Amino acid sequence: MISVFSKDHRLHFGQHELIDGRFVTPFECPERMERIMQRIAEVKLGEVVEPLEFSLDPVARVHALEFIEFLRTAYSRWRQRHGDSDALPICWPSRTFRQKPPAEIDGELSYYSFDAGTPITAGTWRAITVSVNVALTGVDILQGGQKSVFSACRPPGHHAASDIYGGYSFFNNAAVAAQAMVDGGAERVALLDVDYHHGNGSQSIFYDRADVLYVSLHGDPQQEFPYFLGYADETGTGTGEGYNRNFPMPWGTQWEGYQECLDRGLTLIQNFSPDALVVSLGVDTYEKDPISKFRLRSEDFLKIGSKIVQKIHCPCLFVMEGGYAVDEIGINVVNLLTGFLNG
Ligand code: Q9C
Ligand code: ZN
Repeated sequence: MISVFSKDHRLHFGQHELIDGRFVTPFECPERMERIMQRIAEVKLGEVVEPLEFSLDPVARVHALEFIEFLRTAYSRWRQRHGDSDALPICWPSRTFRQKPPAEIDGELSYYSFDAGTPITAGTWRAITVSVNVALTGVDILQGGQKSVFSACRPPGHHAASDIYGGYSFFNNAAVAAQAMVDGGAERVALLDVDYHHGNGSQSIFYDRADVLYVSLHGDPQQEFPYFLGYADETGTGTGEGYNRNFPMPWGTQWEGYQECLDRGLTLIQNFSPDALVVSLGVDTYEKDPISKFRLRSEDFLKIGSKIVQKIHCPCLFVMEGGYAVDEIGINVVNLLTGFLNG
């Protein structure tokens, strides 16, 4: 399997995130990607290629122009006000507030974000544009006839909506890739999200559409981040009704419970008969993940990969999302990809 990777992901490295009442070094750190690429080299998974440079047009198919412009300029505007600390919001337009973008950078961070865990740093803009290029290059390679590609995206993307960032996500790499597939002629694209967290951004981007089916397996929003989306009764709207399917599972879920939902999700995708599949590949479902509460073991990721390939036969783009158990992240990601390759 070809992998797409750029070392420019390192340019995004926050100093702090706010979690559990503490300011800590971000779990979403550059070392995650280094470990994944080390493992890919170790097992000789396949060729590793650099991303191509794309314009922002494919990003603008998914994200609002004012949001793109906000992200492009946010850090320098923050720096003028506060010096070279990470840009982090501290207040949000909750119920009873107006949803009107303020003029100053502090208020704008609040308007466009939904958590205090997603710092914007000096290198964030470069890293997020490269990350989306890594995904788009994967689409390009699939269009060239490959059966599967791994896009080593960092930062991740599935929490980012059209004009909202958060959950370590800025641009929604998987959604931009899925849209590029549609724009490239695919009639139906399925997006399977196996990250531990619900992909609220991906869901909302495609919620009213029947050409992109979103299927997500994740921690129950009654217990787990992002708390306010990801319930089973969110099934799409308008012409998109029936094309969004959520499988929330409780804390402590192990392979036995997980695989039942995976089988049901894959059957839905099979019945949709997609021209292409995008997998939002998070391995934060792992038992030792420091911020998550499922109990999958490393060998279970092999089984996820093989279940996907046994049921779905179209070209498949794997887009990296979460996974924070740094010591095992490479093993777990490559296990999933290997399971797919070996059937
Ligand atoms: N106590 C991804 O995996 N913090 N994002 C949760 C819960 C944010 C995860 C705190 C987790 C974001 C791509
Ligand atoms: Zn996650």
